[in-house]
Amino acid sequence: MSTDLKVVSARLHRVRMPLVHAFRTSSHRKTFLDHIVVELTDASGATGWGEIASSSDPFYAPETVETCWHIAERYLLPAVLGATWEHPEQVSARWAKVRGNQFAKAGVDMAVWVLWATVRGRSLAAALGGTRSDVVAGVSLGIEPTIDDLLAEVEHQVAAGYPRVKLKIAPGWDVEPVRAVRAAYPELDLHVDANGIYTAADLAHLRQLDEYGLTMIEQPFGPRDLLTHAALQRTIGTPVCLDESIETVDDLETALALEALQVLNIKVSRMGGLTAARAAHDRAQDAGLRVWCGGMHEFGIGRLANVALSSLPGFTLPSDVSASEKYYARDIVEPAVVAVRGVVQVPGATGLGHTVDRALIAANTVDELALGPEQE
Ligand code: OSB
Ligand code: MG
Repeated sequence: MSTDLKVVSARLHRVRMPLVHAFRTSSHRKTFLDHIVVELTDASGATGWGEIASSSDPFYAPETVETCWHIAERYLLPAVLGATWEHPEQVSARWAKVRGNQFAKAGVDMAVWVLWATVRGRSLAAALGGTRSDVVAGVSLGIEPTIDDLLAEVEHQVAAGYPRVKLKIAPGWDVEPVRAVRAAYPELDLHVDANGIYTAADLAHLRQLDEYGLTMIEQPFGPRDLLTHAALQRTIGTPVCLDESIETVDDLETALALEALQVLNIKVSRMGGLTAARAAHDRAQDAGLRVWCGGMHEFGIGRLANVALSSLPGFTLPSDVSASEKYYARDIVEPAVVAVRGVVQVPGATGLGHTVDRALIAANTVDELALGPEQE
């Protein structure tokens, strides 16, 4: 009997979910998200779920929901449908000639991994080689209208038990909020994320952040500006963390060669999937970097993939895998992802480990596409 898998039909659901708290970064503000839920079905009727967690606008990464839909429909799903395979890595290899488009690839790759884990009767974490049964979560806080609003938000999250807080910064909202939060919480594990808004002209300004005992400064400069990240790292004690700059393991090699980082934020979406995210983890671990798992305000499916990835041994810093309730009144997985004193359990059950709420997905779907033999 063959152990091969074959996806026989695929469905894309564009799902719209309101955020419980508006989120603002140096590049955009959002009150709801449209993510694309990917549903793959194999010949035995098993389902693999994935999530394309692209922002709507090309301000974090070049992709949008529309480009992801196009790439998935036109290039990725055709590479998956009807092919036989034994391991998820063989599936992503089939679209290797598609350049970039990491978010689109990540959502389809995730669905393939979840299908594989489900059919093999393993948890996603175990399938990936995870070793932890729980992971530590931090929170990422957006730019607030006032410092008092920010302090109230920090207080709320610290009271909820999160042991690490990341603050979004931008010109005009950097040293002052950091000073205020540090004064109120002298011992808090605190870091900042600029989403690439600064330039080399801001080097002296950013060095002022060195006195606040931050765990890291995440992506101060543009994604391609590795040289300025290296220049900052040479002149401050605070570790520099890269996010947007690292879309492939090759990018990581270059950044390592330039000594442009001491910490790596690994996002499943930005790396183009779980296979690539795991490869980045392995390389970062070899290089002695500290690693954590970043997030894109994922719905439950992408969130559980982040939790599974965070169970790998190299993820030693708190990850942006906060509980569902921080983002959504009701999540598309059942039960929702919960954090108890900032700790999230890694599901041990098969596949994603939580049930996907098809009714909630259907109720929030604004566009849908089915692909498979019956549509051809
Ligand atoms: O830079 O990490 C980022 C959200 C959207 C786009 C980029 C980023 C973020 C976050 C939120 O920081 C992380 C999360 O809580 O999912
Ligand atoms: Mg970031």
